[in-house]
Amino acid sequence: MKQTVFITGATSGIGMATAKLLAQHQFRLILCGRRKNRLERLQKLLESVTDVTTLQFDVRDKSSVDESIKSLSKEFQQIDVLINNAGNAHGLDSIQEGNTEDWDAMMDINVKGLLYVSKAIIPQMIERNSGFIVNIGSTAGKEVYPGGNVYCASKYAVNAINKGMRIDLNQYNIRVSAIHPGLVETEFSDVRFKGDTARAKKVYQGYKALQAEDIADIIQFVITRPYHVNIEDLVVFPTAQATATMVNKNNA
Ligand code: NDP
Ligand code: 8X3
Repeated sequence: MKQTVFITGATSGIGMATAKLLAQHQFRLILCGRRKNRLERLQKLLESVTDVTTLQFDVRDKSSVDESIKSLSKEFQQIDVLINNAGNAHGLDSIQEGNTEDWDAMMDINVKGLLYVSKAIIPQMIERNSGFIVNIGSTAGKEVYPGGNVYCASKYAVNAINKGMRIDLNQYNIRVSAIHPGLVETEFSDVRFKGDTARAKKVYQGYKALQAEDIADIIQFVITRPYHVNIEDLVVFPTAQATATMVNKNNA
């Protein structure tokens, strides 16, 4: 039987590339995000290849998360794989100059949103004694960099939640795994720099950054291992990157 995968943040970047790749591999898809037009476009593109449904909600809104998941039609109710991908950085300010709205957004989306979605889906996995949760963390959850402060804190939290989930869900035979990418060329920096596209572009100039498809490929590999195999923590940099702040731009 085809497995059903629930992807948050499917309207862009890593989530969208993952949806496209998993469709080719015959997974059934539940695609989530706030931008309805993008969800509709993606559904239209993929529904000739596999079964697709969409849910439009903001991960920060607990009741909307719950109601959306409850509203799934019968054929999409069993969720075999949850990919907690929705998230972003907001700003790159020093702690002393940080904007509290940015801090709220990062903690509410990257941490609390991930928890709300997981809480709504974990009970059915426990009931079936089976399931897979893939949390998209970041190398920012492994190493703090200048101006990264609260974004890094949110991804350190994802790292801790990932470990906590694995411990608590171990007795229920549920796989829990985290993938931590370094620099990936998506809409991430457009969001971080609030539409300053020139500044966003610069982040990925002078070297070959990871592409969303590279992470999709890894996600597909991770979720297609035999059930007794759990890749629990995977860190991936572009070759040009050695640390959060060391990127070789002399080889391009
Ligand atoms: P994008 O900005 O391209 O995609 C972010 C996705 O998250 C969008 O689909 C967006 O959808 C969704 N999202 C954001 N806020 C919310 C919200 N409040 N409610 C629901 N969905 C939301 O970035 P990436 O693809 O790069 O990011 C995906 C994940 O990967 C994030 O968790 C990010 O932290 C992580 N990551 C990214 C790296 C990078 O360098 N790009 C590196 C390491 C990790 P919509 O706006 O439609 O709601
Ligand atoms: C995104 C990677 O280095 O911009 O999580 O924080 S970084």
